[in-house]
Formats: sequence, C-alpha cells, structure tokens
Amino acid sequence: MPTKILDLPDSGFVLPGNRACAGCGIGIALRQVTAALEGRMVMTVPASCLTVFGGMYPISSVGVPWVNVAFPSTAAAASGIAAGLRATGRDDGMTVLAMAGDGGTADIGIQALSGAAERNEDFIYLCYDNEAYMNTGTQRSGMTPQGARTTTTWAGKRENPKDMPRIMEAHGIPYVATASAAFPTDLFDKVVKAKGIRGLRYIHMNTPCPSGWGFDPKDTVRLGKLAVETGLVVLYEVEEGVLRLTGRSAALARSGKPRTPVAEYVATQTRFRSMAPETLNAVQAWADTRWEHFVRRDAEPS
Ligand SMILES: Cc1ncc(C[n+]2csc(CCOP(=O)(O)OP(=O)(O)O)c2C)c(N)n1
Ligand code: SF4
Ligand SMILES: [Mg+2]
Repeated sequence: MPTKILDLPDSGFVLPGNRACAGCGIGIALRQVTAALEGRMVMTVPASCLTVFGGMYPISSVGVPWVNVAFPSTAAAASGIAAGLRATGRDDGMTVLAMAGDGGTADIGIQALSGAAERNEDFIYLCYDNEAYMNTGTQRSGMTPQGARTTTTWAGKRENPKDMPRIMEAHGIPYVATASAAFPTDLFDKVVKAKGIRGLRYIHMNTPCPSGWGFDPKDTVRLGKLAVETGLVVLYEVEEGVLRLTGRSAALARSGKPRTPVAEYVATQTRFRSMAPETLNAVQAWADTRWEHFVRRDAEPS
C-alpha cells in the first residue's frame, strides 16, 4: 500500500534552520529521504546548493554523517565508503547515499557514476534536478529544458535535456526511479524500496527552484505538481527491466484525461519569458512523444 501523507514519519534529521533560499525544493525532499532511510546512512555530496543546505563545518542543518567530495567524484566516494563499511562489518542496515545536483550528475559526475553502475556498486544515487547549475548563479546544464533562459543561454536553451534515468537504466542496474519533491509520499516509498535492494539504485528527482526558475517561493509544490500534470516530469520506477508508472502519473494515464498543456507551466516562470511559439510547440511535442513512450511501456506485461 502506498504511504499516505499523514503517515509520513517526522524525520527529525533535517534540523531547523539552513542556508537554502526560501521555498527551496531540496528541503522538502531531504526530509523524506532521511526519514525513509531512518537516518542510518552516510551521504556523499559534491559542490551544489545541497552543500549550502548542509552548511559549513562545524555547523550543519542535517543530522546524518555527510562527506563533501570533489565535484566529479560523488559516485566514486560512495563506492569507497560502501566498500569500507562492508570491510569493517558496519554495513548492516546502513545505506550509502550519493546525492548530487543535475550538473554534478548528468555532466560533471557522469563518468564515475557510469563506472559505479557498470560495477553495480552498493549504494543509492539520488540526483536532485533543479535543471541548471544553481549554486553558481544559474548556468545551463545538460538537464536544462529547451527554451529556458540561464546566464549562459540568454535567448533560451536550444536543446532538450538528457534523459538521465534512461541512461542509467541502460546500465542494467537493479532499480531506477523518477520522483518529485512535490510528491513526498511517492518519493518516500521509492527510497524505502531502494533501501531494501542491493546494488546500484538510481533515483532522479525533480526539485523546483524559485530563485533559478523565477517564481514565488510559496508555489514550489504547485509548480512541481504542474510539471507532472503536463508530462514534462513522469513518475515511474523500473525493476528488472519492467517500467511502471507511479503516483500521479499512473493516475493521469489511467484517467484518460488530457494532460495540462506545457504552455500553462511555462507561463508560471520567468526563465521561460518570451518563449518563441515554435520553441513551445517543440517542447510540447517532446513531452507528448515521451509520455506516449512511458504509457506504452507501463502497459507491457511483466
Ligand atoms: C571542479 C569544480 N568546478 C566548478 C565548481 C563550481 N561549482 C560549485 S557548485 C556548482 C553548480 C552545481 O550545479 P548542480 O550540480 O546542478 O547543483 P545545484 O547548484 O544546481 O544545486 C559549480 C559549477 C566547483 N566547486 N568545482
Ligand atoms: S538556488 Fe534554487 S536550489 Fe539553490 S538553494 Fe536556492 S532555491 Fe534551492
Ligand atoms: Mg542543478
């Protein structure tokens, strides 16, 4: 049975006060992730807004062991820590969590992550995707959506984002899932499931960013939900090569109702201001094709 919102445990591992912007999606997500792992975890974190969230030594807003690592080495450090816990007999019930941004995952950290996936190392890798290099002032990443303005794409990015979850799936690892900070129960259940699996588990999580996307901090959850309603973000999990839609995406597919037009989502954020109609059409077509792909896979027999 999926967890209900009122049944989510109060983690207590994300402490009051942190250095993130008001409304940052990272905080909502980190509560669920640390609660799902019951705090029995070691984190590896590269330079990012997450590092800022954690705070500067000796002060931290997160009550779990946390290692700040060099940008490209998040997955390599997690591999080493997992091996160290095993070698010293301290791996029982412990989870190593590598958690990095989209730039640190899809661009800078991809080779260490790919190597760890190929070796099927024993940790969870969670990419929180705020769709740009936010900590350094919003530069484009390989995950920035087409049409989004960043400080390095003044007229709007021309390319669609990489499909990181499908890249990770191609490695044949035991568990791949997508999630959203706006759907905490779906995220919680996926982390609980991932905890019980050995080998490399990859979770790709959409994390709205008021400062970089240009929206009011009170709308973080509303926008995260809207992204799922449009099909720009699709919630699913893949086990043993079988893909199943989850949560709101599964309900949307089964309802047969039309998805919210991408135009409605785009209109909520200043990063998409003055988006050309042909770019909007291209993004809508991209979302439609992907949605049909996932709905088709969801219907395949296991
Ligand atoms: C080797 C290296 N290159 C560049 C930087 C500068 N830097 C720090 S955080 C950051 C952005 C990271 O982007 P992302 O991984 O998407 O995380 P976010 O900041 O968006 O949370 C960059 C480029 C660095 N710290 N180290
Ligand atoms: S820039 Fe975005 S991701 Fe970074 S702390 Fe602020 S709201 Fe969070
Ligand atoms: Mg980012």
